[in-house]
Amino acid sequence: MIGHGFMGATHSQGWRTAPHVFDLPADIEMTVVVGRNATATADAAAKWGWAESATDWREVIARDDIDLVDIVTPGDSHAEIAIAALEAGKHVLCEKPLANTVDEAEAMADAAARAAARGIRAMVGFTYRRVPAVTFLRDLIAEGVVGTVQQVRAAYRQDWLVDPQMPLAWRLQKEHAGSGALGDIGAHIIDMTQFVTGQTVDAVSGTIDTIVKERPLLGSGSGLSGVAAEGYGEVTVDDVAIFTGRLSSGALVSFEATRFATGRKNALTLEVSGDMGALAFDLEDLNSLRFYDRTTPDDRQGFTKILVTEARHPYVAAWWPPGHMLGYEHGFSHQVVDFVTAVAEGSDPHPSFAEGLSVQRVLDAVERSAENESSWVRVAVSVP
Ligand code: SOE
Repeated sequence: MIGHGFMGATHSQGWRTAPHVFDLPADIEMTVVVGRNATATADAAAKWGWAESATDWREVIARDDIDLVDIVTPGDSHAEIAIAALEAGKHVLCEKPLANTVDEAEAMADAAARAAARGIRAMVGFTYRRVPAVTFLRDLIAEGVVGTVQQVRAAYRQDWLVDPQMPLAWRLQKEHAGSGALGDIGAHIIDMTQFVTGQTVDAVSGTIDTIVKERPLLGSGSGLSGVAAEGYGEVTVDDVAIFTGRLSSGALVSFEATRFATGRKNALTLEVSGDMGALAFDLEDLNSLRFYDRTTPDDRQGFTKILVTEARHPYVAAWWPPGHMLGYEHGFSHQVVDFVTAVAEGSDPHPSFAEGLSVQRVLDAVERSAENESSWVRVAVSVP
């Protein structure tokens, strides 16, 4: 695993736990974690269960005892590491968003296509697809329970930047993060919308805004738990992105990605409205879905809550007896299960790098629309 920040912790949990809960078709050995700071990386290895730590990712991907590379670094190094690892014949799991730019994402998707011809697999970590309720929502839509999808509402709202003293972490710097709320959390709702509807976002019109333009420099810590130092620096990414998308079917989607929704901590909500019914998901209540069935008599209609905690629901049977809840971290185990299964079976994992590229193109189109007074921008060749 390359990187050991917040996502390093979540991915490690997935690698450590999945083999103890699921019957995997391969053995997992958590061989080595890589980071720039030797002491911090050694601490991460000890805490999360990696056998070794190292500081040079190039040396590590050249090793014969490494089969798979998990990339959890900031977006500015995804392309270089992923392409090198694929060329070295390693399977690659890369954290979202796939890259910081469309050019990088294209190069990564090309490298993944070349590697696939040699039996090497690549997948992007859009982990929320693997929340059982989200996978089940996708299955219900595919089954036709909402009929024809006519409209989607997708929002991902956090509030960790409302405090103007929150320091200038890498997530607020374009050269490291690519974009702000748009790429960090907007990418999740673009992917989720494409995943559950089976359609692509083909055009967008949007606006982005940076509310706090300067922040204290980062002293210690990182990301969401940074501590400020002396001095200020410029925020070079968006804080809020609000955009409309047109799906391949012609249906409209309203998207909202923000780190300024005061009081909203991790509020990813998705509502899919069809001519026969509607389905709604809320990450802050992630063991359930809301289902509205238009075919029931009108004196009995209303959203009902479906608890997605039964053995028949995706991923659930391996965990606890029916009725017992799962949390944020379980998606990272499900991601390991799906990726390792695809690698062992020789099948194509999803979301593929091509799907990651399609999200990247939507992100880029939103920025171009925002630069051009929210004019509609077509998304170049999307790959489902
Ligand atoms: C920060 O906004 C963040 O950690 C995202 O980067 C993750 O993808 C999401 O799971 C939670 O929020």
